[in-house]
Amino acid sequence: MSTLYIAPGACSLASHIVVRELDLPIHIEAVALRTSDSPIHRINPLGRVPALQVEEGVVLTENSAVLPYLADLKPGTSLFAPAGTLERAQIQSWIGYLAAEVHTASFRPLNRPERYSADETAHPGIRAQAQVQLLKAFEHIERHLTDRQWLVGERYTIADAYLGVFASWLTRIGGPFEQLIAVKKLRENWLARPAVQAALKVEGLL
Ligand SMILES: N[C@@H](CCC(=O)N[C@@H](CS)C(=O)NCC(=O)O)C(=O)O
Repeated sequence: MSTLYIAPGACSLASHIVVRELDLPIHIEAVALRTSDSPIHRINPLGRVPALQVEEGVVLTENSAVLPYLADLKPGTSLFAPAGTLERAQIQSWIGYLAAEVHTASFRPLNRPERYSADETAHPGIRAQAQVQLLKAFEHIERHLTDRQWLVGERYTIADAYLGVFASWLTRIGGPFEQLIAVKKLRENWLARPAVQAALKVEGLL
Protein backbone atom coordinates (compact mmCIF):
# COMPACT_ATOMS: atom_id res chain seq x y z
CA MET A 1 0.00 0.00 0.00
CA SER A 2 1.21 3.54 -0.79
CA THR A 3 1.90 5.96 2.07
CA LEU A 4 1.22 9.69 2.00
CA TYR A 5 3.49 11.59 4.38
CA ILE A 6 1.85 14.70 5.79
CA ALA A 7 2.31 17.19 8.63
CA PRO A 8 -0.75 18.49 10.50
CA GLY A 9 -2.06 21.71 8.93
CA ALA A 10 0.69 21.87 6.30
CA CYS A 11 0.10 22.15 2.52
CA SER A 12 0.00 18.33 2.48
CA LEU A 13 -3.56 18.69 3.81
CA ALA A 14 -4.68 19.11 0.17
CA SER A 15 -3.40 15.67 -0.83
CA HIS A 16 -4.79 14.17 2.37
CA ILE A 17 -8.21 15.63 1.50
CA VAL A 18 -8.05 14.18 -2.04
CA VAL A 19 -7.21 10.73 -0.62
CA ARG A 20 -10.39 10.97 1.49
CA GLU A 21 -12.55 12.51 -1.27
CA LEU A 22 -11.69 9.56 -3.53
CA ASP A 23 -11.56 6.93 -0.79
CA LEU A 24 -8.11 5.83 -2.00
CA PRO A 25 -6.37 2.90 -0.26
CA ILE A 26 -3.42 5.02 0.86
CA HIS A 27 -1.93 5.03 4.35
CA ILE A 28 -1.61 8.50 5.93
CA GLU A 29 1.53 9.01 8.01
CA ALA A 30 2.01 12.22 9.99
CA VAL A 31 5.61 13.39 10.48
CA ALA A 32 7.33 16.29 12.19
CA LEU A 33 8.90 19.01 10.05
CA ARG A 34 12.13 20.94 10.55
CA THR A 35 13.60 18.43 13.03
CA SER A 36 16.71 16.49 12.01
CA ASP A 37 15.40 13.19 13.46
CA SER A 38 12.08 13.24 11.53
CA PRO A 39 11.50 10.16 9.31
CA ILE A 40 10.61 12.53 6.44
CA HIS A 41 14.34 12.94 5.70
CA ARG A 42 14.57 9.23 4.76
CA ILE A 43 11.59 9.65 2.42
CA ASN A 44 12.22 13.09 0.87
CA PRO A 45 15.79 14.45 0.99
CA LEU A 46 14.30 17.97 1.07
CA GLY A 47 12.52 17.09 4.34
CA ARG A 48 9.20 18.34 2.95
CA VAL A 49 5.61 17.17 2.71
CA PRO A 50 3.59 16.07 0.84
CA ALA A 51 5.62 13.00 -0.09
CA LEU A 52 3.85 9.99 -1.56
CA GLN A 53 5.72 6.73 -1.26
CA VAL A 54 4.18 4.82 -4.15
CA GLU A 55 6.23 1.71 -3.45
CA GLU A 56 9.55 0.85 -1.81
CA GLY A 57 12.14 3.28 -3.20
CA VAL A 58 9.64 5.26 -5.35
CA VAL A 59 8.59 8.62 -3.91
CA LEU A 60 6.56 11.38 -5.57
CA THR A 61 6.87 14.92 -4.22
CA GLU A 62 5.47 18.39 -5.07
CA ASN A 63 1.80 19.24 -4.70
CA SER A 64 1.64 20.00 -8.42
CA ALA A 65 2.46 16.35 -9.19
CA VAL A 66 0.94 14.55 -6.21
CA LEU A 67 -2.56 16.07 -6.54
CA PRO A 68 -3.04 15.12 -10.24
CA TYR A 69 -1.46 11.70 -9.64
CA LEU A 70 -3.93 10.95 -6.83
CA ALA A 71 -6.91 12.11 -8.91
CA ASP A 72 -5.81 9.96 -11.86
CA LEU A 73 -6.01 6.89 -9.61
CA LYS A 74 -9.81 7.30 -10.01
CA PRO A 75 -10.28 7.83 -13.78
CA GLY A 76 -13.38 9.88 -14.56
CA THR A 77 -13.47 11.61 -11.17
CA SER A 78 -15.10 15.06 -11.18
CA LEU A 79 -12.13 16.27 -9.10
CA PHE A 80 -10.02 16.42 -12.29
CA ALA A 81 -10.58 16.24 -16.07
CA PRO A 82 -9.51 13.89 -18.88
CA ALA A 83 -6.09 14.24 -20.56
CA GLY A 84 -6.12 16.56 -23.54
CA THR A 85 -8.99 18.75 -22.29
CA LEU A 86 -8.78 22.48 -21.68
CA GLU A 87 -10.36 21.97 -18.24
CA ARG A 88 -7.47 19.73 -17.19
CA ALA A 89 -4.98 22.41 -18.27
CA GLN A 90 -6.98 25.08 -16.40
CA ILE A 91 -6.93 22.99 -13.21
CA GLN A 92 -3.17 22.51 -13.62
CA SER A 93 -2.76 26.23 -14.27
CA TRP A 94 -4.39 27.08 -10.92
CA ILE A 95 -2.33 24.44 -9.11
CA GLY A 96 0.81 25.99 -10.64
CA TYR A 97 -0.29 29.47 -9.56
CA LEU A 98 -1.02 28.31 -6.01
CA ALA A 99 2.31 26.46 -5.70
CA ALA A 100 4.42 29.26 -7.17
CA GLU A 101 2.75 32.59 -6.40
CA VAL A 102 0.79 31.84 -3.24
CA HIS A 103 2.93 29.24 -1.46
CA THR A 104 6.54 29.75 -2.52
CA ALA A 105 6.57 33.47 -3.42
CA SER A 106 4.30 34.68 -0.59
CA PHE A 107 3.63 32.31 2.33
CA ARG A 108 7.22 31.07 2.50
CA PRO A 109 8.91 34.46 3.07
CA LEU A 110 6.02 35.42 5.36
CA ASN A 111 6.45 32.34 7.55
CA ARG A 112 10.19 31.65 7.08
CA PRO A 113 12.01 34.99 6.60
CA GLU A 114 15.18 33.35 7.95
CA ARG A 115 15.45 31.54 4.60
CA TYR A 116 15.81 34.89 2.85
CA SER A 117 18.16 36.70 5.23
CA ALA A 118 20.37 35.63 8.13
CA ASP A 119 20.03 39.17 9.44
CA GLU A 120 17.13 39.10 11.92
CA THR A 121 16.59 42.83 11.66
CA ALA A 122 15.63 42.29 8.01
CA HIS A 123 12.84 39.83 8.89
CA PRO A 124 10.03 42.33 9.64
CA GLY A 125 10.62 43.94 6.22
CA ILE A 126 10.65 40.57 4.45
CA ARG A 127 7.41 39.60 6.20
CA ALA A 128 5.74 42.92 5.36
CA GLN A 129 6.62 42.65 1.66
CA ALA A 130 5.57 38.98 1.57
CA GLN A 131 2.17 40.00 2.95
CA VAL A 132 1.83 42.58 0.16
CA GLN A 133 2.62 39.87 -2.40
CA LEU A 134 0.20 37.46 -0.75
CA LEU A 135 -2.60 40.01 -0.88
CA LYS A 136 -1.94 40.67 -4.58
CA ALA A 137 -1.94 36.93 -5.28
CA PHE A 138 -5.26 36.49 -3.45
CA GLU A 139 -6.85 39.56 -5.05
CA HIS A 140 -6.33 37.83 -8.41
CA ILE A 141 -8.11 34.75 -7.04
CA GLU A 142 -10.87 36.93 -5.53
CA ARG A 143 -11.57 38.56 -8.92
CA HIS A 144 -11.71 35.16 -10.60
CA LEU A 145 -14.13 33.80 -7.98
CA THR A 146 -16.47 36.81 -8.04
CA ASP A 147 -18.94 35.13 -10.41
CA ARG A 148 -18.20 31.46 -9.69
CA GLN A 149 -18.14 29.15 -6.69
CA TRP A 150 -15.06 27.06 -7.59
CA LEU A 151 -11.91 27.74 -9.62
CA VAL A 152 -12.72 25.70 -12.76
CA GLY A 153 -15.81 24.31 -14.45
CA GLU A 154 -18.39 25.10 -11.73
CA ARG A 155 -17.40 22.08 -9.67
CA TYR A 156 -14.99 21.29 -6.84
CA THR A 157 -11.65 20.02 -8.15
CA ILE A 158 -8.18 19.22 -6.81
CA ALA A 159 -7.32 22.91 -7.38
CA ASP A 160 -10.04 23.91 -4.88
CA ALA A 161 -8.86 21.28 -2.38
CA TYR A 162 -5.45 22.99 -2.58
CA LEU A 163 -6.80 26.56 -2.52
CA GLY A 164 -8.92 25.75 0.55
CA VAL A 165 -5.74 24.98 2.51
CA PHE A 166 -4.16 28.36 1.71
CA ALA A 167 -7.49 30.16 2.26
CA SER A 168 -7.62 28.56 5.72
CA TRP A 169 -4.10 29.86 6.50
CA LEU A 170 -5.36 33.40 5.82
CA THR A 171 -7.53 33.32 8.93
CA ARG A 172 -4.32 33.54 11.01
CA ILE A 173 -3.47 36.85 9.33
CA GLY A 174 -6.87 38.59 9.17
CA GLY A 175 -6.73 42.32 8.32
CA PRO A 176 -7.23 43.02 4.59
CA PHE A 177 -7.63 39.31 3.89
CA GLU A 178 -11.00 39.41 5.65
CA GLN A 179 -12.29 41.65 2.83
CA LEU A 180 -11.87 38.82 0.29
CA ILE A 181 -15.52 37.78 0.32
CA ALA A 182 -15.40 35.23 -2.53
CA VAL A 183 -12.32 33.55 -1.05
CA LYS A 184 -14.08 33.40 2.33
CA LYS A 185 -17.13 31.78 0.69
CA LEU A 186 -14.91 29.18 -1.01
CA ARG A 187 -13.21 28.45 2.33
CA GLU A 188 -16.63 27.90 3.98
CA ASN A 189 -17.80 25.59 1.17
CA TRP A 190 -14.46 23.72 1.34
CA LEU A 191 -14.74 23.38 5.11
CA ALA A 192 -18.28 21.97 4.83
CA ARG A 193 -17.11 19.00 2.75
CA PRO A 194 -17.11 15.69 4.67
CA ALA A 195 -13.65 14.76 3.29
CA VAL A 196 -12.19 18.06 4.52
CA GLN A 197 -13.77 17.55 7.96
CA ALA A 198 -12.42 13.98 8.10
CA ALA A 199 -8.89 15.05 7.12
CA LEU A 200 -8.89 17.93 9.62
CA LYS A 201 -10.06 15.56 12.36
CA VAL A 202 -7.28 13.05 11.64
CA GLU A 203 -4.74 15.92 11.64
CA GLY A 204 -6.05 17.05 15.05
CA LEU A 205 -7.26 20.40 13.73
CA LEU A 206 -10.93 20.27 14.65
N1 LIG B 1 7.10 22.95 -3.53
C1 LIG B 1 6.66 22.03 -2.53
C2 LIG B 1 6.68 22.73 -1.17
C3 LIG B 1 6.39 21.77 -0.07
C4 LIG B 1 6.61 22.46 1.28
O1 LIG B 1 7.29 23.49 1.39
N2 LIG B 1 6.02 21.86 2.31
C5 LIG B 1 6.19 22.42 3.63
C6 LIG B 1 4.93 22.26 4.44
S1 LIG B 1 3.63 23.33 3.86
C7 LIG B 1 7.31 21.68 4.32
O2 LIG B 1 7.37 20.47 4.26
N3 LIG B 1 8.19 22.43 4.99
C8 LIG B 1 9.29 21.88 5.73
C9 LIG B 1 10.60 22.47 5.30
O3 LIG B 1 10.64 23.22 4.31
O4 LIG B 1 11.57 22.17 5.96
C10 LIG B 1 5.26 21.52 -2.86
O5 LIG B 1 4.46 22.27 -3.45
O6 LIG B 1 4.94 20.35 -2.56
